[in-house]
Amino acid sequence: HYTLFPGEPRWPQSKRDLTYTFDPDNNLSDEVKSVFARAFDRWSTVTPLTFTMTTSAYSADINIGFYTGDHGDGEPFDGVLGTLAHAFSPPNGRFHLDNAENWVFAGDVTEDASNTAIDLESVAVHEIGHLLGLGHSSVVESIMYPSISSRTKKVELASDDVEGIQYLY
Ligand code: TQI
Ligand code: ZN
Ligand code: ZN
Repeated sequence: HYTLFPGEPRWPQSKRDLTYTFDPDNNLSDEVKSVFARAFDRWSTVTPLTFTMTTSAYSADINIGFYTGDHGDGEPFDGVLGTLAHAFSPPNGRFHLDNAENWVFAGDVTEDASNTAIDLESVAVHEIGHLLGLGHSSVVESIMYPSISSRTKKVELASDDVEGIQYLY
């Protein structure tokens, strides 16, 4: 079953059209940006929420960036594998990814020979669940289940994820 954060934080009724932005220092390709757009779409199709990319870091609700090691928020990244990314409960909007990972955003992650490849879209869908207020789920098929293996792609919301997000919104 899904869980929520203590106090059930969620984006307020007055903020159902959310904006997101990418750290300009990362110089992300349109292909990488489109992976995040697809991940946001999975949640917007089952909620009244919309997600729009903006280039204004000041006004964005959600700030996405790739960083290595200590990046100034007291939660340093740890290199290949281990922690992959972190995102916080509403209305924080901080979504950081470990730049040291072997991120796969095109092609087939299940064919990676190194056994360290992590599917970017799978992690993005999971972290956006946290950004919207979902904690971890005990349902193995759920996007919010707290385990993912390398060379795995899991991007479809399970009914448990949908029930959780529709309880909040
Ligand atoms: N990052 C953890 C996560 O997102 C950070 C975390 C631990 C966390 N406990 C939390 C965030 C409680 C919010 C609330 O779960 S991670 C997975 C999964 C990670 C883990 O890098 O370990 C995914 C990132 F679920 F597969 F284990 C993405 Cl999909
Ligand atoms: Zn961080
Ligand atoms: Zn998680």
